[in-house]
Amino acid sequence: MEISRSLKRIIIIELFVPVSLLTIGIYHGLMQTIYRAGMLQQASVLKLDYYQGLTLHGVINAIVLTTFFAVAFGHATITYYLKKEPNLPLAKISMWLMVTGTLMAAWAMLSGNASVLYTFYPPLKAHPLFYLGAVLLIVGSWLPFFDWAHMYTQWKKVNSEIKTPIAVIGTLVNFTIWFVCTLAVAYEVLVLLIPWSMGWTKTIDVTLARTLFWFFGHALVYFWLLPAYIMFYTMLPKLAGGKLYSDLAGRIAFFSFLILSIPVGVHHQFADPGITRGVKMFQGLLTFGIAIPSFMTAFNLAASLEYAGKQKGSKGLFGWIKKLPFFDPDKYLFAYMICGLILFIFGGLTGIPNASYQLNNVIHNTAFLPGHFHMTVAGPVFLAIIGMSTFLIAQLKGKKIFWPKINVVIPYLWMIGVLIFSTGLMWGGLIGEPRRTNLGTSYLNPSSELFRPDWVPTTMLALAGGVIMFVAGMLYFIVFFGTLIRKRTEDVKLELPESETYHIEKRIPLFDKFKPWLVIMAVVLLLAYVPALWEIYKNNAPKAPPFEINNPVPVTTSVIK
Ligand code: HAS
Repeated sequence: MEISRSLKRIIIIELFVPVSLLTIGIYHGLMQTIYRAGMLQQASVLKLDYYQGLTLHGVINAIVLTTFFAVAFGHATITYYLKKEPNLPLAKISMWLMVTGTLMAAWAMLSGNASVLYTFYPPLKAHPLFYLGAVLLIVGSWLPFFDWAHMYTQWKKVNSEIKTPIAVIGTLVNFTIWFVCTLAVAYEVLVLLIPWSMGWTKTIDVTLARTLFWFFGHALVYFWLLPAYIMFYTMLPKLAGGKLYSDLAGRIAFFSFLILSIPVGVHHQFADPGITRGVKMFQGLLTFGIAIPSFMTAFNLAASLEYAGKQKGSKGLFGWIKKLPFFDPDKYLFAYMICGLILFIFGGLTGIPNASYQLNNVIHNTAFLPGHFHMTVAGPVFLAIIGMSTFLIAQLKGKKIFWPKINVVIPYLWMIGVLIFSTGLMWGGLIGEPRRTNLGTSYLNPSSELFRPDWVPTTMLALAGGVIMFVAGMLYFIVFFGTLIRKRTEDVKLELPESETYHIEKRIPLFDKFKPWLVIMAVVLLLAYVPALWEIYKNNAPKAPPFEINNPVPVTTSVIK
């Protein structure tokens, strides 16, 4: 379909800005592996400190890139499936709020005034502009959601008997989760962090702030994941040459995410005092529940791929795998998605032991955790984002892909890098290697009395994986920017690959409307979080003054920068 110049420009800017910043994010990813392997035994490089780099890496890759992409991709899917463009002035305001917020936070991080990591846990204190930047980014991302929800209700009025396209359900589910979970972090930032960072309040309630953060923080990971799931359900079967096995199971999966994505945040706080076993057990059980829609997705997609292979005449139990278009440069999105899915088998499975209250004690705050989450967020999420960003840029600018044969190899290179990198981290984590630590200045420095020779092979493995990921990342930049700046040769358009469904399933109204699911979502949220917040209020610990990351002595308000 054709789209207006304004919408085209908005989507392109929303892809260009985060991908440009990603160059800084990926550089700091490589630096992490170098510091941690003990190849550098110092606290900073090029005047950027270890924790400053880790903050830039986490914030750019996990917050900025994912939020901008979710909005850009949301504009594309809603426009394509509802055959109507969003409100353009609102979309522009949203884009400028997000860009301004990102620049404010980037200044705070680059100037060394916000080395608080992407979780910005107090008592670590950042400059107020870092927090304000985060608020603008979030508010900017809310605006299109309100508009899309309005467009959907208008569309439904005239199409009440037609099934809502699954991409529209997925986008609205995702942004509903996002809107609800960001309310908690907005409270944390506006009521607790900014007044404290400005010096208006002297101390802060750390447990309350962490709980509000994780109310947001775990839902955040599904906000990252669901755009990839939309691609898997609506595009992957088509790209493979088949059909989606069950559309209904896909809808059930999306609505299950709506109910269960938020009320599981306490599984990040199993080690926190102030919250008792009962609440931790309940949210731990709900965490096992949130794995179910992903298990359903695994079977649904595998069946869809098997059908695709069989259509091409495969033989035997697993012969269909050989028939899939793994290295077809014209279907490069398939390669990005299948590599993401292969990584997610391991990323998902390593999430399950994390969710167990007992096993969590073994891996909490160890390198096992970044091992787990690089196979999720740097797996299906990142690969779907970079594959789709190249795809949208090529279509919206009317360009051919630059280096198509390299483009189709990038996801495999990245996947191999992540598998090696995460193996090193998880192995290290299981023998006690801590996360978020500059090991080069201590445990991986042979002249230190803390030296741990048993962590040499694990950190070297992570370094080897990190280098491969870095090379894949550089090739992606060449393909993305090469495509962007080359001469226009094609028509400008927006055409998303659209899968048919294998079964002709009747429309079941329950799985085609939001109200009942929103009610269940609210009930489960109250059951999970009222007791947690009550306990924090009841078991209140002394509040904390502000700290900076490299100093165990609190910052007094008189010297806050
Ligand atoms: Fe997690 C910590 C539990 C999923 C990200 N997680 C994190 C952190 C991040 C993160 C960033 O319970 C660290 C936060 C921090 O900084 O402290 N996680 C889970 C569970 C799941 C899970 C149970 N996580 C994710 C996803 C993420 C993500 C998705 C990002 C996108 N996670 C935890 C827990 C912690 C945690 C604890 C806290 C630990 C602590 O102590 O701090 C589940 O949702 C996973 C379910 C997934 C599956 C996999 C399904 C497989 C599929 C692939 C099929 C493949 C096919 C291909 C079809 C069951 C869908 C076939 C191939 C052919 C070739 C044909």
